[in-house]
Amino acid sequence: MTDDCLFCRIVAGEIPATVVHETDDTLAFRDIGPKAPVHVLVIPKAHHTDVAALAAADPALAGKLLAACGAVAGQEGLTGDGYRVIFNTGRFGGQEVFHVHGHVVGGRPLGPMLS
Ligand code: D5M
Repeated sequence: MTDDCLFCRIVAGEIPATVVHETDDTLAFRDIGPKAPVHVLVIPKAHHTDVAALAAADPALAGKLLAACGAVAGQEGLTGDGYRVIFNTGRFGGQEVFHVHGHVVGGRPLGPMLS
């Protein structure tokens, strides 16, 4: 838990979120500003800054995070038509919250990846 981290505070229940999936190690909740019909953020409960830091520090947890992304996609009905999992990393990657999170996005054709 990092006191000044928004997503740690969601894990701690200090900030409300619409939780759609939870395991012992991960939490998934709807993005506050959805960019598609389904837009869920999937995070490890433990604080790691970004996906590279997580993979280096705890590869098993990184695997659990990816499994949770897949579970959310299935639960949200995205596996038939497909979907996207995005880990924005660092400033040029557009990362705004520095607690690693996968964006599970789908429910419509998503178009070109880069913009
Ligand atoms: O994405 C950070 C994402 O976090 C962005 O899509 C908005 C979302 N966000 C910010 N605050 C909240 C709360 N309180 N609930 C749910 N979603 C939130 P990034 O990849 O860092 O740019």
